[in-house]
Amino acid sequence: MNPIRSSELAPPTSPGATTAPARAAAPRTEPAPPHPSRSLVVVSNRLPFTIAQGSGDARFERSPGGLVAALDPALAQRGGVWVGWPGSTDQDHLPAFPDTPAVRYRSVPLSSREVTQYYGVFSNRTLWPLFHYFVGQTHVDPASWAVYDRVNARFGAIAAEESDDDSLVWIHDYQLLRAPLHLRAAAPQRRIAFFLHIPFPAYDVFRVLPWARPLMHGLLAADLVGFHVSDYANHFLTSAERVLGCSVDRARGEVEWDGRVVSVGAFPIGIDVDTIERLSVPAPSADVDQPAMVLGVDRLDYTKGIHERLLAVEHLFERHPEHRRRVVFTQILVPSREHVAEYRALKRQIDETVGRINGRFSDAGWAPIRYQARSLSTVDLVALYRRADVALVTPLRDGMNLVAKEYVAAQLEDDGVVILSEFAGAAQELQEALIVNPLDTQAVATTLHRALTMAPDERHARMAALRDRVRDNPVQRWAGGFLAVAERAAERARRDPPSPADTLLRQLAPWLRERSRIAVFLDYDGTITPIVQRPDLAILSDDTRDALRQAAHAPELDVSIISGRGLGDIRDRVGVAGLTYIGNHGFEIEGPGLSHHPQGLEGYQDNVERAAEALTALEVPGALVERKGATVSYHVRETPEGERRDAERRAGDVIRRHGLRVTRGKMVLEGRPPIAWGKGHAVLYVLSQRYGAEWPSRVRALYLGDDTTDEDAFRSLRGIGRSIYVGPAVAGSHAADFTLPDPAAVIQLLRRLATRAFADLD
Ligand code: GDG
Repeated sequence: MNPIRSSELAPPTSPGATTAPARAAAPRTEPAPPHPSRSLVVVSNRLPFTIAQGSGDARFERSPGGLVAALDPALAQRGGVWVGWPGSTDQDHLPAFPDTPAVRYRSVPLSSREVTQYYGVFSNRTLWPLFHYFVGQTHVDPASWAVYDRVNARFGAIAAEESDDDSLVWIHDYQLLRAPLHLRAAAPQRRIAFFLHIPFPAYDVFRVLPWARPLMHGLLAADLVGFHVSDYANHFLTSAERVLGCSVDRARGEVEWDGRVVSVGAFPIGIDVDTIERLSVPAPSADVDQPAMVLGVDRLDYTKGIHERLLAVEHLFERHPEHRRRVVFTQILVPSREHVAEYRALKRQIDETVGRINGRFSDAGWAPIRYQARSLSTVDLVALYRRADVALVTPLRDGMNLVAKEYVAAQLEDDGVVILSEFAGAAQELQEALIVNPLDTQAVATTLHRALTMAPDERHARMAALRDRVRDNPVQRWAGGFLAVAERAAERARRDPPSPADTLLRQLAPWLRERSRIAVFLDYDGTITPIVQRPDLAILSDDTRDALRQAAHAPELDVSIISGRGLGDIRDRVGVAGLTYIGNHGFEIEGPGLSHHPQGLEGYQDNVERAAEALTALEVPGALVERKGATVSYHVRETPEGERRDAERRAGDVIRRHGLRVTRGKMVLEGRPPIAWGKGHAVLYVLSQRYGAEWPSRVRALYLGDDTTDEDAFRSLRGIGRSIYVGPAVAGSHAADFTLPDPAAVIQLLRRLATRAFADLD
């Protein structure tokens, strides 16, 4: 800590300013870092340096910025690893990383196609615009989503390699929303925290994304999900409730999901106050004849409201000619994402508007707008902060906005005025700034006039209060505070974890209670028995049979077992009376009061038989032909991995050649009669036969399955029933409403349903 002594401070020189004494900064006390022994693994899209191509070999240059300033000491103190992309797709020619004894850097390799799709498209043309409320500018492109998820999986896998269950993994920002889930899948006991640097939008905007559900799955795999301000945290909680149906405790900031408690909170990021104050010590240039300076500093981005800001400046000179020649607006535009078309178009628009306004008002030796499209050294940037009389910070949306805070920190004499957009996260803290709606360019012009003519007393009072706030929350304290809460959240997540079945039951309870009966459809393999090497080894456990008997006797429950196996096989394996059995993917149905075989099946008996013989004749090692009456299955689970693809292709050809339809399950191909009938049809048939066409008003229907063939039923029940995918959340299912991890959780849920455990849940 390096408090500034007043003797080091130069007098203020802003035009018209009365001299306020520079306040010596009181030393700030940092909270003791929690668990300094626990190693830290930071995961971010980019490693904290850029590759500089000088005259000689390439070398790394440290990126400037508050985040690096905060994470470097935390990493150095605890020891750890920073995982990220180094900024080059040429993995073989990277300079040596600037590792130290305590901190290592680990590169995530990306191909140039991946950089384009994951970063250029999905991160910056889908998530970035949508999360900043530019809904119309949001690209929806399934190919880029697939690459985004694949790249996130790579980040997750490398983070898993670099950490252990004693480390804390801190994942950053919108490029990595799926990484927590991939990490959790690889390492279920990891302590994982996530921080989002941009806004989290309102539910109604977030849901626009076709991938809203898998993105929520991604984030909820963390123990702590942090945002800049409470509005974003609340938006996230609402999305957890509305997109996934999670139960949410808003007062505590907790979400139950997948058998874990996820903590959610607001952690407004700060800046590297010490560095800004240190660089602010030199006095700004003291020419009293200089025009007053209004300053804007931004990355070139349509969210930053630069064009609207220029219009506000134009209104100022239009409506207040007295400022002409006396005021200059300086805009620094740091080039950014130049490969994205929207950014190039914005640059053209800004160039034109600056040219037009300067053309309109310039006078001998004076132009109203000075505009530099380049980045500055931090020293030069702070010199500008020192020199500027007004900071004009008017983003249309901004997660936080650090420029506003840096400008405040640089005003060692408590002078200067900040005009700040109400749509920047920073506005929630910097309440003494002049707050504006950046779209109301006339009002921004009026506020600019007010700032330029503000009485010194008001300027000092406002800036002193702002500076106290900014000094109070330096980025190092922010990082320490976040990590401390992350530690507690990871402990919380492990303490009395609710079982996945209980979490799900709580979510379903209000819906279940609205009807007196529940129809439960259970797939067999992988849903009520674990997946095994060969289909004949999938034996039902005594405990599961007992649970099924209990369910069969529960008066409100109506349980069906549904399978791709033949009807006789499935009935023998389960052997519980009073249930409905649906075999051959829905082609055969038998149960109390029900017996159904769809028309036209008999005509295909011969095809199925002959296909089965031809499949056997393929003589693929390890492959197994299962004759199931109306259908035939071809299992390749025991076929050597290298031969599986070829075996599947050949088997598919054989099945098609015999006039049958090919469907795929987990390491199994099915040959079925080409009749439009599947598990989904069978479920709807059972429900409407038993409860009438208006069954949704009489009974609640739940479907649990794990296979691709179950997706058909998930889709059929969408909106009229509820579906549950059984398996690791990372494998996911787009069509199912919920997830349970394994057959044990399914049986637990079944027992809860049989005992009406949902009847009195909140
Ligand atoms: C994201 C969120 C959130 C700018 N020009 C130069 C330069 N900068 C530095 C500033 C400041 C940083 O870049 C910009 O930070 P912002 O907060 O304004 O914006 P984003 O880059 O969009 O950052 C944002 C932030 O993450 C942190 O969570 O606040 O809302 O969008 O530090 O000083 N630095 C140097 N030369 C320049 O020309 N050296």
